[in-house]
Amino acid sequence: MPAPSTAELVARAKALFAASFPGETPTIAVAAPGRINIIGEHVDYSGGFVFPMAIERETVIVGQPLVGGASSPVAIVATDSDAVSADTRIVEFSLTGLARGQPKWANYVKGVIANFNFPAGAPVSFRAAICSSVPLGAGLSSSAALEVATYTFLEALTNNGKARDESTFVEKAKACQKAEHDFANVPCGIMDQFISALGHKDHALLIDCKDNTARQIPLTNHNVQILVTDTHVKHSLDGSEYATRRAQCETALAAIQAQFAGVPFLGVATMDQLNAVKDKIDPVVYRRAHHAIAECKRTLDAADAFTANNYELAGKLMVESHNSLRDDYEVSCPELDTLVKLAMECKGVYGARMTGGGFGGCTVTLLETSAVDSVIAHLKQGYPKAESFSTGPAAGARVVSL
Ligand code: GAF
Repeated sequence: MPAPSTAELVARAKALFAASFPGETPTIAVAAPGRINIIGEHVDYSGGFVFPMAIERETVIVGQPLVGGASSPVAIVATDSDAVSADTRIVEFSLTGLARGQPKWANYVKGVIANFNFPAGAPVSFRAAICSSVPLGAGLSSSAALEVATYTFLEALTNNGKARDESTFVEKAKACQKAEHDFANVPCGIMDQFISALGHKDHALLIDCKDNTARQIPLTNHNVQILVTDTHVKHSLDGSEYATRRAQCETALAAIQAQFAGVPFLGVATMDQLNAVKDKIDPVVYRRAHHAIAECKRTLDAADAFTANNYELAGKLMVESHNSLRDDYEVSCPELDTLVKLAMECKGVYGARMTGGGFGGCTVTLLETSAVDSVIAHLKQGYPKAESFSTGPAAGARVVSL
């Protein structure tokens, strides 16, 4: 099924708004995309390099300021998500003293409000309706899309309908990341919020997470595509496993720092430095750090390979990344491994790997456009639950037409 266009999502959100708030009309519409990561996995929280792109699946919010009424400012927010039980699809909450609670989906909205730097005179009460084409729980950052869309909505609400200047994107990504930490209890890095805020159409983004600088890398060769394939599995250990991986990277970094001055992040450490402390750390911690250090180099090499249209090399690096995530970082799962193996059996495929946090979710396959249909069929034959779509690099968060 092709994804709905932004205009179609806005129309759906307007219909939801009209049904939820009879007689009212939205004055603001914003959109923010989900993402895939092409390469550079589990290194953002280690100050490493990541190479994500925004996808043609996004979250739209339409709304209006709410004037008068309650003495303390409030938000009334509606969603039409099937994943939310019908009786919790509209929530009202105070904009002051925000705390995590039920329903869970509203925590992403609350978390962003709590971390939004309201200009003097604000906060302002509002009504909003949310619709999304980002699959939930598929590792495509539906949560970052909701956070960044919420932030962009608040920008427009408090800035005469306009988003803030793009130069403020790091502040935006950090506020949304903090929302995820504090209100969803996920100790994520900054990649997902960063790309949702700063994605550009036809570009992937090389982000240097040690200082949050980024370079847009054009991906405009229409003979080559990225296919996203959902395993439709999500293993339940991911929350605690994610935090464990972070802690293991910090342990490795501490060992390196004890021996070498001037290594602020694991992502800037060298393999020689890691090998010099190998005897002082647990073998599992060593393997985690080995992945992180090798992955940063692969990511820089892959960004160069894409720039040079060298898809053979880019694909080879993607497969190496997957193998390292499977064997050293241990965040893959049999279903992801199966999809990667099946993809690599096909003619016209350059490379494939898991994308995002792992333990389920999606793979990404770099392939020739002419091979898309046959590869989708092969994946489906070998793994019947597979559901695929191809996507070009999409635009990041923005105010859109109503
Ligand atoms: C999740 C996190 F949210 C990101 O910050 C990143 O660490 C990713 O997993 C793994 O690369 O999407």
